[in-house]
Amino acid sequence: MKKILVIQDLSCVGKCSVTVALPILSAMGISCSVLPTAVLSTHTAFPGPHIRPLTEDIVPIAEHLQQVGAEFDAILVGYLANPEQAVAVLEVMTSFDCPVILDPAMGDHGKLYSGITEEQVSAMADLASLAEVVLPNVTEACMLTGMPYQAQTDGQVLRTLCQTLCRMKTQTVVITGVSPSADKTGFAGLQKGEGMFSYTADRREKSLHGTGDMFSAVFAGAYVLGRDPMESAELAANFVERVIDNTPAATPFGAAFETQLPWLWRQL
Ligand code: PXL
Repeated sequence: MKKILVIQDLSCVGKCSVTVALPILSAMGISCSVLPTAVLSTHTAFPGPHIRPLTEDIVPIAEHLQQVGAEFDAILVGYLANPEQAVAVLEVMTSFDCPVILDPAMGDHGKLYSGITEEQVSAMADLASLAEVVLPNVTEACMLTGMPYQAQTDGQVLRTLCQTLCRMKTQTVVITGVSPSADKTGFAGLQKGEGMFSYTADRREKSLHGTGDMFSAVFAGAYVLGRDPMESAELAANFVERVIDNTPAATPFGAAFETQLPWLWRQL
């Protein structure tokens, strides 16, 4: 059985990060261990969440996991509560000998999430250059590279974003939420030595919270099971489309991803 360590927050209500990665990876037949970066009453799209960052606990937890002989086929890194956590996660990444898949969860629709600072953007950029795979949305890709945000991106802009992010250890970049035109959405990626790949589908009206985390969990699962980046991203995109189509309304309480887990299992 493949094993993934997920390093993300635990938001009690709101369906994102660990609370979607755990069920998704379990449904894919992958053992999912978690290293929570923070505990929040809700994600930060709700007003005034209670937040307990676990910054000082990240390295000691990882050290103990190593002492007991825990090993992983990949580490999936997502939302971090502050820039210091990026330094701690860097230490964890280098102490485990496995590929890192980074979803630099920091913002969307051209804006940073509440509580995320510019300092964190540069700390995430350091992490990104050491990850094997980086999965930003368009907003995050622009922030990590210092390019101006554009809601609609053409092929040349996407190529430049991917090439700029494909540096040091990074082998693959997949940019999500890419809109070539107002009625289409999808992803564009670059695999070092293989060139660009892309996918588009009809844009859905609803914009649901947590779908980026669902994308990164499905991608990570498919990737450790041996699918190539394009296949992994396409499965993740198809899962998210089904989740959106099967969620009656967009609320901060999150998307009805649970109903699509049997479909996901059948694809493997
Ligand atoms: O879905 C990204 C995410 C993850 N975790 C927390 C968040 C967000 C986005 O707002 O607030 C705590």
